[in-house]
Amino acid sequence: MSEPRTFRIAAIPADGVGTEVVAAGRAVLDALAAGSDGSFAFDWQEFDWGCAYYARTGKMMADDGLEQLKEFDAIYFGAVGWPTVPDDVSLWGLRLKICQNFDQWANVRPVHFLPGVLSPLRKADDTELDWVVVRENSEGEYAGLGGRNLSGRGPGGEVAVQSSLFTEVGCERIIRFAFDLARTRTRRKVSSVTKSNAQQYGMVLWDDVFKRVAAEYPDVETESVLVDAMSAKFVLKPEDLSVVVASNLNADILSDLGSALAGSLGLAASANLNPERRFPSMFEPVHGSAPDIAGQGLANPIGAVGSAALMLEHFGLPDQAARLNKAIETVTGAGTLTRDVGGTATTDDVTKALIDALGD
Ligand code: GGG
Repeated sequence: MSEPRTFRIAAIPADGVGTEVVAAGRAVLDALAAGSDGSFAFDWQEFDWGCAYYARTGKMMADDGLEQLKEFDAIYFGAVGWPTVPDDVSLWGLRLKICQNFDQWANVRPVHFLPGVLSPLRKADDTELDWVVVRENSEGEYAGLGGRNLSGRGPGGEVAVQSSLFTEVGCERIIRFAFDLARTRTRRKVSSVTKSNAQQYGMVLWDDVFKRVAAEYPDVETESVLVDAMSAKFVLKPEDLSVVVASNLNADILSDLGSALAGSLGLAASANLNPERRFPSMFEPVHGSAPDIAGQGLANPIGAVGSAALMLEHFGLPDQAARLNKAIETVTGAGTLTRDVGGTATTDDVTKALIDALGD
């Protein structure tokens, strides 16, 4: 028998429910590998970075953390943020630090209905929801440009500036990524989202690049929609969307809206990709650390397990990814649901049900 293909994965559960859902995802992935007749295996290393690490060291991750992570095939992340650490410090010290240093410029966030999950949009049986939100993940509003105390006037007179960065290269690569993705889908459509009537520099550049790239994909339907109008469209015409591409902040907001419309933020999976594969990509549920329910066994592990399926696709194991996604559908369809989606199952109940469903 040939040697199993072993994927080295860095697990960073980080904060709050992140620890619970990463443990769940690891258990499901290990069960999948155990049933693979030895054709692949996972070699995990867990890192204790996050807000508790910050309390001990004054840092969100080790000084040489990026060097350590470079050695892995992928990063499996939980959630960042805890009330003891300012949110901007925890986010920039860990999640954004990894995304930006590893040039994970494409954040892919699928949104779709799951059997057995009630959605505010499921008014009619024929309402469909099957989108991928493609988020520019390296610049835009999250470029980290700006400053405080610019007036020099001190408290009461303070002035802060927060700038957005839009580069032609950055816009083009994410827009092209969205078009290439659309070509793999039944509905070949890309909706580009900006607020270019009010943000007249960077977002007009984005719109210009979108028009130029769109001309190279005549087989793909396109539209350019302002973000306020797109928020309404998400609710009113969900069946008219397929791939939605937007800047860092706009797509962050829209993908939360999308997953809530699909039933819960707890269901939403995501991949932070470095498409050139020069650095490891990072897979994580869209949700945050949810301090209000952390440690109570209430977290929904589906978003983390769906993210594991995206990781398997990235590893070139589409059949295994499909097995995970089918297990998710079996479990939600059977009504094994956590509280956020109207059920009473615990994180462990759903995890065990997912492992059982892998055998189906
Ligand atoms: N698992 C995702 C997570 O931890 N999100 C926390 C957060 O605040 N993220 C902001 C962002 O997605 O940029």
